[in-house]
Amino acid sequence: MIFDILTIFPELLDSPLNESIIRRAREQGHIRIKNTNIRDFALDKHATTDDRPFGGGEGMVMKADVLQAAVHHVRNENGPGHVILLSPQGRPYNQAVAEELSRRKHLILVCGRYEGVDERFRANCVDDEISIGDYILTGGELAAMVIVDSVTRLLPEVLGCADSAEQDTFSRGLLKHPQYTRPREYAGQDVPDVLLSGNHAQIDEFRFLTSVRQTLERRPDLLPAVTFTPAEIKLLKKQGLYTEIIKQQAKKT
Ligand code: 9D3
Repeated sequence: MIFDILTIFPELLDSPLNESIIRRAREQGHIRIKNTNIRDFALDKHATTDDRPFGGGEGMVMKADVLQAAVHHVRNENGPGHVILLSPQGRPYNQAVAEELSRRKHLILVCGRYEGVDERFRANCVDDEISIGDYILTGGELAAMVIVDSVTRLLPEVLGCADSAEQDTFSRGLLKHPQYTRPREYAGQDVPDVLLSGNHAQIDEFRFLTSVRQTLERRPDLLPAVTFTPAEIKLLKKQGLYTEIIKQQAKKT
Protein backbone atom coordinates (compact mmCIF):
# COMPACT_ATOMS: atom_id res chain seq x y z
CA MET A 1 0.00 0.00 0.00
CA ILE A 2 1.24 3.47 -0.90
CA PHE A 3 0.09 6.49 1.12
CA ASP A 4 0.82 9.87 -0.44
CA ILE A 5 0.07 12.69 2.00
CA LEU A 6 -0.25 16.22 0.65
CA THR A 7 0.06 18.94 3.28
CA ILE A 8 1.53 22.38 3.92
CA PHE A 9 2.92 21.03 7.23
CA PRO A 10 4.83 17.83 6.31
CA GLU A 11 6.83 17.96 9.58
CA LEU A 12 3.62 17.50 11.53
CA LEU A 13 3.32 13.97 10.18
CA ASP A 14 6.77 12.60 10.90
CA SER A 15 6.68 11.32 14.46
CA PRO A 16 3.40 9.37 14.57
CA LEU A 17 4.41 7.52 11.41
CA ASN A 18 7.77 6.50 12.79
CA GLU A 19 6.81 4.43 15.81
CA SER A 20 5.42 1.04 16.68
CA ILE A 21 3.34 -0.92 14.18
CA ILE A 22 3.46 1.75 11.47
CA ARG A 23 7.23 1.95 11.68
CA ARG A 24 7.55 -1.82 11.43
CA ALA A 25 5.15 -1.95 8.48
CA ARG A 26 7.29 0.67 6.72
CA GLU A 27 10.55 -1.11 7.52
CA GLN A 28 9.17 -4.43 6.28
CA GLY A 29 8.00 -2.77 3.06
CA HIS A 30 4.27 -3.46 3.54
CA ILE A 31 3.50 0.25 3.26
CA ARG A 32 5.23 3.27 1.77
CA ILE A 33 4.36 6.73 3.10
CA LYS A 34 5.39 9.82 1.18
CA ASN A 35 4.78 13.32 2.47
CA THR A 36 4.58 16.03 -0.17
CA ASN A 37 4.64 19.72 0.64
CA ILE A 38 1.83 21.43 -1.26
CA ARG A 39 3.80 24.67 -1.06
CA ASP A 40 6.39 23.22 -3.47
CA PHE A 41 3.71 23.46 -6.19
CA ALA A 42 2.84 27.10 -5.64
CA LEU A 43 3.10 29.07 -8.84
CA ASP A 44 4.28 32.50 -7.63
CA LYS A 45 7.45 33.72 -5.96
CA HIS A 46 5.75 34.03 -2.55
CA ALA A 47 4.74 30.34 -2.70
CA THR A 48 1.08 31.18 -2.12
CA THR A 49 -1.17 28.18 -1.38
CA ASP A 50 -4.32 30.06 -0.31
CA ASP A 51 -6.21 33.21 -1.20
CA ARG A 52 -9.23 35.29 -0.18
CA PRO A 53 -12.69 33.91 -0.98
CA PHE A 54 -14.62 35.43 -3.89
CA GLY A 55 -17.77 36.95 -2.48
CA GLY A 56 -15.93 37.99 0.64
CA GLY A 57 -15.97 36.58 4.13
CA GLU A 58 -13.61 35.40 6.81
CA GLY A 59 -10.65 33.14 6.26
CA MET A 60 -8.70 31.87 3.30
CA VAL A 61 -9.34 29.21 0.66
CA MET A 62 -6.74 26.77 -0.66
CA LYS A 63 -6.02 27.37 -4.35
CA ALA A 64 -7.31 24.78 -6.84
CA ASP A 65 -4.41 25.23 -9.27
CA VAL A 66 -1.77 24.58 -6.60
CA LEU A 67 -3.58 21.56 -5.13
CA GLN A 68 -4.09 20.10 -8.60
CA ALA A 69 -0.40 20.49 -9.46
CA ALA A 70 0.52 18.64 -6.25
CA VAL A 71 -1.90 15.79 -7.03
CA HIS A 72 -0.61 15.52 -10.62
CA HIS A 73 2.94 15.34 -9.31
CA VAL A 74 2.29 12.41 -6.96
CA ARG A 75 0.29 10.63 -9.66
CA ASN A 76 3.24 10.93 -12.03
CA GLU A 77 5.53 9.50 -9.35
CA ASN A 78 3.39 6.71 -7.88
CA GLY A 79 0.46 6.05 -10.22
CA PRO A 80 -3.22 7.05 -10.34
CA GLY A 81 -4.28 6.44 -6.70
CA HIS A 82 -7.56 7.17 -4.91
CA VAL A 83 -7.69 10.87 -4.00
CA ILE A 84 -9.23 11.54 -0.58
CA LEU A 85 -9.86 15.06 0.68
CA LEU A 86 -9.92 15.28 4.48
CA SER A 87 -12.58 17.81 5.40
CA PRO A 88 -15.36 18.44 7.90
CA GLN A 89 -17.84 18.03 4.98
CA GLY A 90 -16.68 14.48 4.26
CA ARG A 91 -18.48 11.19 4.86
CA PRO A 92 -18.06 9.95 8.44
CA TYR A 93 -15.08 7.66 8.95
CA ASN A 94 -15.54 4.30 10.68
CA GLN A 95 -14.18 0.76 10.65
CA ALA A 96 -16.19 -0.19 7.54
CA VAL A 97 -14.63 2.71 5.61
CA ALA A 98 -11.18 1.68 6.91
CA GLU A 99 -11.76 -1.84 5.56
CA GLU A 100 -12.91 -0.47 2.22
CA LEU A 101 -9.79 1.72 1.93
CA SER A 102 -7.50 -1.15 2.99
CA ARG A 103 -8.42 -2.98 -0.24
CA ARG A 104 -6.88 -0.21 -2.37
CA LYS A 105 -3.28 -0.08 -3.54
CA HIS A 106 -2.60 3.66 -3.40
CA LEU A 107 -4.26 6.41 -1.34
CA ILE A 108 -3.59 10.10 -1.96
CA LEU A 109 -4.60 11.99 1.20
CA VAL A 110 -5.06 15.74 0.74
CA CYS A 111 -4.97 17.71 4.01
CA GLY A 112 -6.91 20.93 3.99
CA ARG A 113 -6.04 23.96 6.11
CA TYR A 114 -7.70 27.35 6.47
CA GLU A 115 -11.43 27.49 5.81
CA GLY A 116 -11.41 24.93 3.00
CA VAL A 117 -10.46 24.26 -0.63
CA ASP A 118 -11.63 25.83 -3.89
CA GLU A 119 -14.72 23.87 -5.03
CA ARG A 120 -13.20 23.30 -8.49
CA PHE A 121 -10.37 21.24 -6.97
CA ARG A 122 -12.96 19.05 -5.27
CA ALA A 123 -14.92 18.69 -8.52
CA ASN A 124 -11.94 17.90 -10.75
CA CYS A 125 -9.50 15.94 -8.61
CA VAL A 126 -11.21 14.44 -5.57
CA ASP A 127 -12.59 10.87 -5.56
CA ASP A 128 -13.66 10.71 -1.93
CA GLU A 129 -14.11 13.11 0.99
CA ILE A 130 -13.80 11.99 4.60
CA SER A 131 -14.36 13.52 8.06
CA ILE A 132 -13.09 11.68 11.14
CA GLY A 133 -15.83 12.99 13.44
CA ASP A 134 -17.96 15.84 14.61
CA TYR A 135 -15.37 18.08 16.24
CA ILE A 136 -13.24 20.84 14.81
CA LEU A 137 -9.57 20.27 14.00
CA THR A 138 -7.15 22.92 12.77
CA GLY A 139 -6.49 20.95 9.59
CA GLY A 140 -6.66 17.56 7.90
CA GLU A 141 -3.23 16.29 9.00
CA LEU A 142 -4.34 14.44 12.13
CA ALA A 143 -7.25 12.98 10.16
CA ALA A 144 -4.78 11.66 7.57
CA MET A 145 -2.78 10.05 10.40
CA VAL A 146 -5.93 8.37 11.69
CA ILE A 147 -6.54 6.89 8.26
CA VAL A 148 -2.95 5.70 7.76
CA ASP A 149 -2.94 4.10 11.21
CA SER A 150 -6.33 2.38 11.00
CA VAL A 151 -5.85 1.16 7.40
CA THR A 152 -2.28 -0.09 7.94
CA ARG A 153 -3.21 -2.36 10.83
CA LEU A 154 -5.87 -4.00 8.64
CA LEU A 155 -3.40 -5.08 5.96
CA PRO A 156 -3.10 -8.88 6.17
CA GLU A 157 0.71 -8.74 6.11
CA VAL A 158 0.92 -6.24 8.96
CA LEU A 159 -0.88 -7.84 11.90
CA GLY A 160 -0.18 -11.39 12.97
CA CYS A 161 -3.14 -13.70 13.56
CA ALA A 162 -2.83 -13.23 17.36
CA ASP A 163 -4.41 -9.78 17.19
CA SER A 164 -6.51 -10.59 14.15
CA ALA A 165 -9.41 -8.44 13.05
CA GLU A 166 -11.58 -11.33 14.24
CA GLN A 167 -10.95 -10.44 17.87
CA ASP A 168 -11.42 -6.70 17.51
CA THR A 169 -14.06 -4.73 19.32
CA PHE A 170 -15.65 -3.50 16.14
CA SER A 171 -15.66 -6.73 14.14
CA ARG A 172 -18.10 -8.34 16.58
CA GLY A 173 -19.74 -4.96 17.14
CA LEU A 174 -19.56 -5.26 20.94
CA LEU A 175 -17.27 -3.37 23.28
CA LYS A 176 -14.41 -5.35 24.76
CA HIS A 177 -14.94 -7.01 28.12
CA PRO A 178 -12.97 -5.73 31.15
CA GLN A 179 -9.47 -7.16 31.49
CA TYR A 180 -7.20 -7.92 34.44
CA THR A 181 -3.55 -8.78 35.00
CA ARG A 182 -1.31 -9.21 38.05
CA PRO A 183 -1.46 -8.52 40.91
CA ARG A 184 -4.49 -10.60 41.83
CA GLU A 185 -5.47 -8.10 44.47
CA TYR A 186 -5.09 -4.38 43.84
CA ALA A 187 -6.49 -1.48 45.90
CA GLY A 188 -8.53 -3.98 47.87
CA GLN A 189 -10.17 -5.29 44.69
CA ASP A 190 -9.85 -8.90 43.56
CA VAL A 191 -9.80 -10.26 40.04
CA PRO A 192 -13.15 -12.03 39.38
CA ASP A 193 -12.87 -15.67 40.51
CA VAL A 194 -14.08 -17.09 37.21
CA LEU A 195 -10.98 -15.73 35.41
CA LEU A 196 -8.76 -17.73 37.76
CA SER A 197 -10.84 -20.91 37.46
CA GLY A 198 -9.27 -22.30 34.30
CA ASN A 199 -12.78 -23.18 33.05
CA HIS A 200 -12.68 -21.75 29.53
CA ALA A 201 -16.36 -22.23 28.75
CA GLN A 202 -17.22 -20.22 31.86
CA ILE A 203 -14.56 -17.62 31.08
CA ASP A 204 -15.92 -17.14 27.55
CA GLU A 205 -19.43 -16.80 28.93
CA PHE A 206 -18.31 -14.24 31.53
CA ARG A 207 -16.49 -12.21 28.88
CA PHE A 208 -19.40 -12.33 26.48
CA LEU A 209 -21.85 -11.17 29.14
CA THR A 210 -19.61 -8.36 30.42
CA SER A 211 -19.10 -7.24 26.80
CA VAL A 212 -22.84 -7.10 26.28
CA ARG A 213 -23.47 -5.25 29.57
CA GLN A 214 -20.72 -2.75 28.80
CA THR A 215 -22.16 -2.15 25.33
CA LEU A 216 -25.70 -1.72 26.67
CA GLU A 217 -24.45 0.77 29.22
CA ARG A 218 -22.00 2.83 27.15
CA ARG A 219 -22.75 2.32 23.46
CA PRO A 220 -26.30 1.06 22.95
CA ASP A 221 -26.13 2.67 19.48
CA LEU A 222 -23.81 -0.21 18.42
CA LEU A 223 -26.32 -2.96 19.19
CA PRO A 224 -28.52 -2.76 16.06
CA ALA A 225 -25.56 -4.00 13.99
CA VAL A 226 -24.81 -6.99 16.25
CA THR A 227 -26.11 -10.49 15.54
CA PHE A 228 -26.30 -13.13 18.25
CA THR A 229 -26.25 -16.92 17.83
CA PRO A 230 -29.20 -18.95 19.15
CA ALA A 231 -27.01 -20.15 22.05
CA GLU A 232 -26.10 -16.55 22.90
CA ILE A 233 -29.75 -15.50 22.80
CA LYS A 234 -30.63 -18.30 25.19
CA LEU A 235 -27.90 -17.13 27.57
CA LEU A 236 -28.93 -13.48 27.28
CA LYS A 237 -32.53 -14.43 28.08
CA LYS A 238 -31.39 -16.41 31.13
CA GLN A 239 -29.48 -13.32 32.32
CA GLY A 240 -32.46 -11.03 31.74
CA LEU A 241 -30.53 -8.99 29.15
CA TYR A 242 -32.41 -9.95 26.02
CA THR A 243 -35.43 -7.66 26.27
CA GLU A 244 -33.14 -4.66 26.79
CA ILE A 245 -31.13 -5.64 23.69
CA ILE A 246 -34.23 -6.07 21.55
CA LYS A 247 -35.39 -2.65 22.66
CA GLN A 248 -32.08 -1.10 21.54
CA GLN A 249 -32.01 -3.06 18.28
CA ALA A 250 -35.51 -1.87 17.44
CA LYS A 251 -34.21 1.70 17.39
CA LYS A 252 -32.36 0.90 14.13
CA THR A 253 -34.80 1.45 11.20
C1 9D3 B 1 -16.47 28.34 9.36
C2 9D3 B 1 -16.33 26.95 9.80
N1 9D3 B 1 -14.93 26.53 9.76
C3 9D3 B 1 -14.34 26.57 11.08
C4 9D3 B 1 -15.24 26.30 12.23
C5 9D3 B 1 -14.94 25.24 9.09
C6 9D3 B 1 -13.69 24.46 9.21
C7 9D3 B 1 -12.75 24.48 8.22
C8 9D3 B 1 -11.61 23.70 8.32
C9 9D3 B 1 -13.50 23.63 10.32
C10 9D3 B 1 -12.35 22.85 10.40
C11 9D3 B 1 -11.41 22.90 9.42
C12 9D3 B 1 -10.20 22.05 9.51
N2 9D3 B 1 -10.56 20.63 9.64
C13 9D3 B 1 -10.26 19.72 8.75
O1 9D3 B 1 -9.61 20.03 7.77
C14 9D3 B 1 -10.72 18.35 8.93
C15 9D3 B 1 -11.55 17.75 9.93
C16 9D3 B 1 -12.20 18.30 11.09
O2 9D3 B 1 -12.09 19.48 11.45
N3 9D3 B 1 -12.95 17.44 11.84
C17 9D3 B 1 -13.10 16.12 11.55
N4 9D3 B 1 -12.53 15.58 10.48
C18 9D3 B 1 -11.77 16.40 9.69
S1 9D3 B 1 -10.98 15.90 8.32
C19 9D3 B 1 -10.36 17.40 8.00
